Amino acid sequence: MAKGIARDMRKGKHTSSRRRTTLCGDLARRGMSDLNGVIDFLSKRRQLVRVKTTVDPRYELGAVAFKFHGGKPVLFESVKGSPWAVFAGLYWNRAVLADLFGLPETRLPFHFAEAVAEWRSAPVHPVIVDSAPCQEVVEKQWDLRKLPAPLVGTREGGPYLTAAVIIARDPDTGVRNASIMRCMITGRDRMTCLMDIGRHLRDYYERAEARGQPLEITINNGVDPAVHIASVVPAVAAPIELDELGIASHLLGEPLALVKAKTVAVEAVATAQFVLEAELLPKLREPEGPAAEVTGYYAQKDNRWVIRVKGVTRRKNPIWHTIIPGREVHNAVGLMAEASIFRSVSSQVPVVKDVVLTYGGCGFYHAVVQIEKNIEGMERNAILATFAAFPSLKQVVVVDSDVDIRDPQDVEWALATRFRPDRDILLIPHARGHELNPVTDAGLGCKIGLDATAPYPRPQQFERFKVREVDINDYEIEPS
Ligand SMILES: Cc1cc2nc3c(=O)[nH]c(=O)nc-3n(C[C@H](O)[C@H](O)[C@H](O)COP(=O)(O)O)c2cc1C
Ligand SMILES: [Mn+2]
Repeated sequence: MAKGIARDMRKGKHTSSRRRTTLCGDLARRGMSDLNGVIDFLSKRRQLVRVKTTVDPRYELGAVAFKFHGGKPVLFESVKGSPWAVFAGLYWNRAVLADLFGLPETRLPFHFAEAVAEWRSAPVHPVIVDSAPCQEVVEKQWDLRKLPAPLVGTREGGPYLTAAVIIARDPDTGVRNASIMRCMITGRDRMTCLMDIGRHLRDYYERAEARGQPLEITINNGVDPAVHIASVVPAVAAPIELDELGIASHLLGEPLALVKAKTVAVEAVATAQFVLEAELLPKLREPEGPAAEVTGYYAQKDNRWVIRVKGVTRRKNPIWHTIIPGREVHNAVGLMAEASIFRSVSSQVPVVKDVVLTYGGCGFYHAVVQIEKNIEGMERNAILATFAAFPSLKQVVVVDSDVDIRDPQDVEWALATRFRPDRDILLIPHARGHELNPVTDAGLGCKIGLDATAPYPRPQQFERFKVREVDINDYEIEPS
């Protein structure tokens, strides 16, 4: 773990009068309880690209967005066929995201983990408000095909909602669930979507379907980062019996506001830009895909779940939010997983200092683990513990504490100078990985651990040269 983490722990800042509850986040106080606040913040910090030229949401918007991939978020102010702006790239740069949360970058995963931990011990539940910005306009006539949802990949099957948070209620217990599922617009009031095995939403749906009933949902587009993060917390951290929307309260620093939908018995996010009130239809599957996936490939077209939209509400001047497949999704997955992997691995292998999931590994296939070696063999234990903590992983590289695990070239240096292929490879054949990875047989594949640590005790030839610490501000330097 980075040195600053323990020091940065900011606990107990907010207390309620009735009961002591801690809320580690302060997004609301800093004006970011909705997307407008986020965009204003980015603009003030000069962290926003504004595209003024009119772009076509069909293939052009995504192509232009990719020119800024990994950099500043982009606001498309003029979108063909739409009176509304489109916002993309909020999650593709960790430094920007860290600034949003007012934290150092290395602290971000731990902040999210802390919010989850607080919520598990003393949850601050959402509150239901009577009127909400997301219902400023109740649309009488609408057509989903007129929304500025972009087509990004040139072979995609239709315009996709990629940033929408789906809220549903457990058909048996009434507990709320929130998750992001890609939805492809297929008609005026119709979409198809993907629900992977193990998703809570799918569990709810299957129980409703078994009774021949639809599952009512709200599809919330244009939400604040607290709601997004709450909705992608993995099921192990946010079990099915708990309302994970409470996690957003802990990141906001105040209870999340929800509002009752007009046509379905489910709540919507009060500050959302758009709410599609809808139901997942039972016993029906229609074509969905191809879709540009997190893996960098197309997800194949297949018959999948069907959504019928019953009503649309929105803000007066809404902004359409979209997540571009790539680093945005890698970060959404990676940031949530890193802290939980770190917690789990470091409890078993205390020499582990830090963990990252790399962009090249799609945010969930490749991990780099840093250890402070104090005995031979711990590096292999670290590899095993890391695989156990996150089953999607295919590759784990272990390095020493003198290697910067966020710099791929430094990791390669460790592989080049400390790793011996005849001795330092650990192969785990026929193990379960991630079914989306096309190189696996439907998720079954081989995992590889690479030990790029120097021997312990460290022989002199493995001592990395150091230079003295200097402060560059002490020097008069003429820019060239
Ligand atoms: C941009 C983005 C798109 C996603 N799309 C899907 C999807 O299409 N299907 C799916 O099953 N999970 C998808 N996920 C992952 C789920 O949202 C995530 O695993 C969530 O925690 C599931 O919640 P649940 O188990 O409470 O339903 C996506 C995540 C992100 C960040
Ligand atoms: Mn859930």
